[in-house]
Order: sequence, then C-alpha cells, then structure tokens
Amino acid sequence: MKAHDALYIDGAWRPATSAETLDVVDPVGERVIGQVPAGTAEDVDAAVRAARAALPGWAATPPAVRAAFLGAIRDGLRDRAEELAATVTAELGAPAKIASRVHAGLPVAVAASYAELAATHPFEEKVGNSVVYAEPVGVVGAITPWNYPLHQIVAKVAPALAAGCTIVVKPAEDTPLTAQLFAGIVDAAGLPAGVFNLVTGLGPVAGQALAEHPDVDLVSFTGSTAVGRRIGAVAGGAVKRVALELGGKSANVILPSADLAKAVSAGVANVMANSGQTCSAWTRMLVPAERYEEAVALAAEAAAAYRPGERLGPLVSAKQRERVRGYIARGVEEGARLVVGGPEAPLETGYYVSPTVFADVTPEMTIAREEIFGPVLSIMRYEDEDEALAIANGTEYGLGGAVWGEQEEAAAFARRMETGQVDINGGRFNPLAPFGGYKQSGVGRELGAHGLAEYLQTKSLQF
Ligand code: TXE
Repeated sequence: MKAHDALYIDGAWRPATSAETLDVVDPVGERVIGQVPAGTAEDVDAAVRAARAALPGWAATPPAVRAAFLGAIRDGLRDRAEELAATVTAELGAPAKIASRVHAGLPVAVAASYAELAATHPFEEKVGNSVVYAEPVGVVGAITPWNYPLHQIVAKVAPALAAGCTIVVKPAEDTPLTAQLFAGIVDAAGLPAGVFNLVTGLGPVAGQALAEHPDVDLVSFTGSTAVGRRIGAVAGGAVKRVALELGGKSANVILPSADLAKAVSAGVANVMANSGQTCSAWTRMLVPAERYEEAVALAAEAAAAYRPGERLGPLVSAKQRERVRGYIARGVEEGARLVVGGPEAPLETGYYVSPTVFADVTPEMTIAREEIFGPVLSIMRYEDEDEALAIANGTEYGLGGAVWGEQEEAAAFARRMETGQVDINGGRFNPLAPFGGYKQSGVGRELGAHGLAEYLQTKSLQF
C-alpha cells in the first residue's frame, strides 16, 4: 500500500503547499509504514475552489448519470476489496476477517445503495399546484474519523454525489492511506475533475480550515463530541448546514423474557468488534437482577475468548490506548468489580488493551457515562422495566442500542428509548436504515434516503 506524496485536487494528484508530512503508524508493530502530506489551509482552499467550480456541471448532470458513476465507484470498491482490507489492517490494525467483511465489505453495500437511490429518488415532485425540486446543498466539507476509515468516507461521499453535491474530504490523520486508495478508485471511475477532492492533514489545521471555509455549504463531521460541538458552533454562526455523528454510550437491554446466553454472547461480540472502536457499540449491558450473576459469568467467559493479537486487534494509536487504560483504571477506582481484563498491556508490542468486563457498574460511574472507545463492557443490574428504561436513557448520548426479549415486548421497549437506532434480538445491518443520534450523539442521519436528504435542499415553484 504505497502512500501518495500528494493531495487529490481537481482530478489530479498535486503536491501540497507545505513539505510537512504526517507519519502513518502500524498499530500492531508500532512502526511507521508511510507518510502523507500535511495539507494546509491553502490546500483546503484550492480543493474547495475546485469543488465550487465543478458544482454547476455536476448538479446539472442527470441523476441517472450520477448513478452510473456511483455504480463505477461501487465496482471499484468491490474489485479492490482485498487491497482496501489490507490497508485498513495496516493502518488501523483490524484483524483480517473484520477488515474484509466489515471495513471493505460494508462500503460496497453503501455505494450500491446510493447508485440505486440516485437513479430512483424523486428529485422532482408535484404537490398540489407546486412542483418541489430536491437540489444539491452545494459544496460539502467532509471530516472523517479513523475507526471505520473507508465506511466513514463512503457514507458521506456516496450520498453527496448522488445528491449532486461536490465534496472535499479531510480524512483522519491516523488512517489516510485508505482514503488515498479510495481517491484512486474515484479517479478510475472517471468522475469530472473537482467533483471529489482529498486533502490529508491535521484536524486543527486542514480540518478546521475546511469547517470554517466560507465557500463550504455543508460540513459533515464524524468524530468526537468535543470537536463536533466546535464545528456545530462555527456552522451555526455562518448559517450553513451541518451534520454531526458523534459519540455514544449505547445500552444493550436484556429483558427477563430474553434468551440470556444468546443476548450476552452477542452483546460481548458487539463491544469487542473493532476493538470497541465503534460509536454505536453496546457498551452498557442491562440485566435483570435475578439473572445478574449468571450474565456476568457468561460475559466473562465470552470476553476472555477475545485474545489480543488474534480475535482482538489493537487500538488505533498509543493515544487511544492510554485513554482507554485510563478509563479502566477509573472504573476500578470508582468501585466497579473487574471481572476480566484490566489496564495492564497484554502484549509487549502493539497498542493492545485486554478485553475487559466490569460488573456492579452504577449509573453515576465514569465508565457508565463516558464513551471509552475500547474493548470494555459495563454490566449493570435493574429491578424492573422502568428502572431499565431510566438507566438506558440516563445518558447524554443516544446513538445505538439493543433490546432482547419477546419480540413485541422488545420493540415496545425500544420505542421508549431515546436513541437513533435499536437492534431487536440481534437485528441485521441494513444499509438503507437511517443511522444517527439523539441528544449529544449528533444531528442528522447517514445511510439510505434519510442520509441522501442531508445533502439536498428543496425549492418549490407554484403554478
Ligand atoms: O477524535 P477527533 P479523536 C470519539 C471516541 C474517541 C474520541 C477521540 O470517543 O476516543 O472521539 O478521538 C478531525 N477541526 N470518536 O481524537 O479529534 C480529525 O483530524 C476540524 C467517536 O480521533 O474528533 C479527524 O479527521 N476537524 C467517533 C476527525 O476530526 C478536526 C470516531 C475526528 O477526530 C479538529 C472517532 C478541528 N479542530 C472518535 N480536530 C465516532 N463518532 O464514530 C480534529 N479534527
């Protein structure tokens, strides 16, 4: 996976204005595996200008033609899936299986869904004596995180292109190689110059310049709540559209009618997937008091099977590992019962954290309130459904969640949860289902028709 020493702007790889570079580090071997340009505000400006110049042509391109381009991107993602998976493994440390199934596989489904939506969406509708047009919002600035490096980019680029927007992407500094590979796929798909642009660089430099650029019409950000708040404030001040996909502290509610063993094992798998670096991960498991110890024992056994370096990959960086270890230490200090795992490094090399399970976690503990973003599960106990609901909703976040139990009962419980997406008895990923947060988990939705709507504005003509 060769790193490009350039930025992708206006349909070509171009040198950055500064000679500064960012190191890309392999989280398994802790070695530098590549360098990418540290884009500057000037580079961001050049990319935004290219996107602006390309906007009228792309917005006027018939949706069916945009759909065909998206189909070519989908095919490129599929054809280069192996290389993409290997690159995600190299810079994120994701084990091969999840890299190919999720990191490389999911974006194919998302691109396919937008190729289809671009072709079928009603961009023009008659409403009484009016015709309502869905028009692109304009130039999009997309700032993406490292946890699902390819998916996070595709989940913004595909709907933007389907809508007729042009886009500048600033990927996370930890995982720019996957982003460069994606730019290569877009390039090979033959998109008109300037429709898609990629500027690698630091968040507070290139990211901030993109978020603050006056000629960006919509900022779509996925990342920490702290940075999201700042971006939201800037966008609000400039009266521009903003979509924020932020942190989570999702509840996995196991009702008394649930198959306990199944619910616990799926719950542990959900938290350990991607080493816990998933914003919608079910990090709080809620168990009826009478089955509590049984659930704790099952969870401990299931978690211990995630051996670091085998099924469990490392965290993305030393910074993230230290953050997660800090949370584990805090859990112990605040009196939670450590059942498996702990803050000690399980391996000598690599940014690994042991799979960790805490029992006797109460709602006021830090580990029950803050996003940890590591392989750490907190198991909480409840006496009745009202208490379970109060605990589930007693968080500033509201992104994902799960309910296990008799189906109607579980669905009724889920309707009372303050969260954007809930899986009932395991659910199944649906690329058309809207994904996004209630409360501090963000504004806006990604995926499907709701995700497309974020990139559209409406105009009505009355006759
Ligand atoms: O996030 P940042 P970090 C959460 C998770 C994690 C924590 C910190 O809890 O532990 O955030 O991760 C860019 N202006 N999530 O520090 O900094 C940055 O370059 C504009 C949840 O990595 O928010 C990167 O491209 N942009 C999450 C992106 O923001 C800025 C995924 C995300 O980085 C910027 C990742 C600035 N001032 C972390 N500062 C999710 N919701 O899935 C940084 N960036």
